Amino acid sequence: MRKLNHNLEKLLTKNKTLFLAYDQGLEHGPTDFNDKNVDPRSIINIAKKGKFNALIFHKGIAEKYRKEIKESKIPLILKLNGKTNLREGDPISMQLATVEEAIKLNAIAVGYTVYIGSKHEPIMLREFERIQKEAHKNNLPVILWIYPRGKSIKGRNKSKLMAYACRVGLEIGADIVKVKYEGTPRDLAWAVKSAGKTKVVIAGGTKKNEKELLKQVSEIMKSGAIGLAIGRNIWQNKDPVKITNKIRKMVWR
Ligand code: FBP
Repeated sequence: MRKLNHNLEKLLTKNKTLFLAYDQGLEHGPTDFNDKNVDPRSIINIAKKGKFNALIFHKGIAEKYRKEIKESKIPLILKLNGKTNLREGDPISMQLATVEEAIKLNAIAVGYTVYIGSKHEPIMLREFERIQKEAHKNNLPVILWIYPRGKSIKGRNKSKLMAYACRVGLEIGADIVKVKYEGTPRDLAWAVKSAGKTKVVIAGGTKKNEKELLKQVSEIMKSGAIGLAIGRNIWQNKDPVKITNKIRKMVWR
């Protein structure tokens, strides 16, 4: 446990954090990218210049750009499951890489997505259970992307689902949960409280204008969340390092 906590601390700076997410190529296809950010090297560069606490990649990029990641000295979080957005119906995201591979790739933590509410939820919860156990055995922290999705959650209160997602993260042993911000700052503060000792980071979502983004960051940081795991709002910005610096100031104010 001590070693696990030590590794968890390596992901944080003064108990706060900023992760740069770049798993969208699998989740959405290259449609999120332009000529520049389609190249994983440009993302590694942003992570380095923006002093991100960690980079999030799937196995393929982690393997092919291993040298560049190593040179950047930015810690790697390996995303272990994923899916395309091409299939219809309730989502399921299955394991595509192992904890053993994460260790070989020098990852500092692993990530896994569970879609609560999906009819396939039990399969993902079961798979998460195995991965969490194996990761902790190897002192690797586990970050849980936890998104309510599927037919059964249609019409349900999104901020209540956000709090439910945070609580599920605590119950199933995630070290950090990554959720989408829904509702008011008060709703988010309740969600963070519901996560107990499991830390909370917030996803960035689709690109917003700067004013809206910074307002959200300010609310996120007041809620007790430890930071953001953000992608498109950074690397789709025309000046990714400048926007990162503005966000950094709010995270570590
Ligand atoms: P963004 O900051 O770009 O939203 O990234 C956060 C993230 O969780 C990614 O890690 C992931 O690829 C994506 O959002 C999934 O979003 P969705 O399931 O809504 O398509």
